[in-house]
Amino acid sequence: MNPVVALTVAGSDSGGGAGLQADLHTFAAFGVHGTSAVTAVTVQNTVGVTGVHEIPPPLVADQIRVVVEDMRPGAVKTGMLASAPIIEAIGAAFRRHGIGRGGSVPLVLDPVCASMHGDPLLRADALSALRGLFAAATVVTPNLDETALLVGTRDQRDAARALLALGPAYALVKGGHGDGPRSRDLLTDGTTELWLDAARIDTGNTHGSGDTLAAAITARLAGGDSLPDAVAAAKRYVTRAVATSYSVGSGHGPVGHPPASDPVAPPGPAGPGSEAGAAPAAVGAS
Ligand code: PXL
Repeated sequence: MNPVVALTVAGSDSGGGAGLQADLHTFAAFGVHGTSAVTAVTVQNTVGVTGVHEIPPPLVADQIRVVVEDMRPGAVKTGMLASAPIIEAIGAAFRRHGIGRGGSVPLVLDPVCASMHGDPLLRADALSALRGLFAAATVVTPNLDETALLVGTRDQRDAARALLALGPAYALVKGGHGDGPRSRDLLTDGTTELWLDAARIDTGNTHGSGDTLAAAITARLAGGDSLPDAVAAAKRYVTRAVATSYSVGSGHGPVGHPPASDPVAPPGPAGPGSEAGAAPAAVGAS
């Protein structure tokens, strides 16, 4: 069987709640084979981040290269990117391998700037490099703290407009870091607007929720969903992830990763990616 494959380009959270660990849990919950290109290792538990070690940019690019050449991910996600040189190496790798707009592999760009404790996960001088990567994205998925940093506003409509001017196909401006009884996210391509609405769940254990949402979008895109369908499925999933969050350690606990109620179908004769999946066998047999 050739499973659907997704790639996350992200940082490691040693506490296991966020970062590439949350992404891989999410891919698995959707039945998608998860691969990873590590950008940075954080020294982290549920209380906070006490250290960051950045991976050399050529090594980040090489991880992307070997995965893409061998395993054909159906979609790619980025999370913590740490520094401008790492972002530039990733951008070049994406162009080389047809990832993002202009290529054939959709790209979900979660513009991670800080942890929920406010610990920085992106160097201050890397903001403009991060903005420069937006033009490659199928969708960017900032929270309101990130829109304040990236485009100078916490108004969801204004933020979406400013984000789209940077070139992604869609902006998903999350409302989770706002207040009020509902968590409302705005998805727009500049022409149509879709508000995704869920009850705000009263818990401090939301570590990894943003990563989980973006990873769920990536998993569904890898399975062949349209972007709006992928986002709607991901919003349903992250709502269940927050509802099944739990306490571990003395700080903020992680969201749960229950099996997805709408997992990605593996490519069969008529399934998504079946042609790509069949190609290596056909080559080997001839
Ligand atoms: O949730 C954003 C995030 C992404 N990546 C890493 C993180 C965090 C939050 O703490 O640690 C590695």
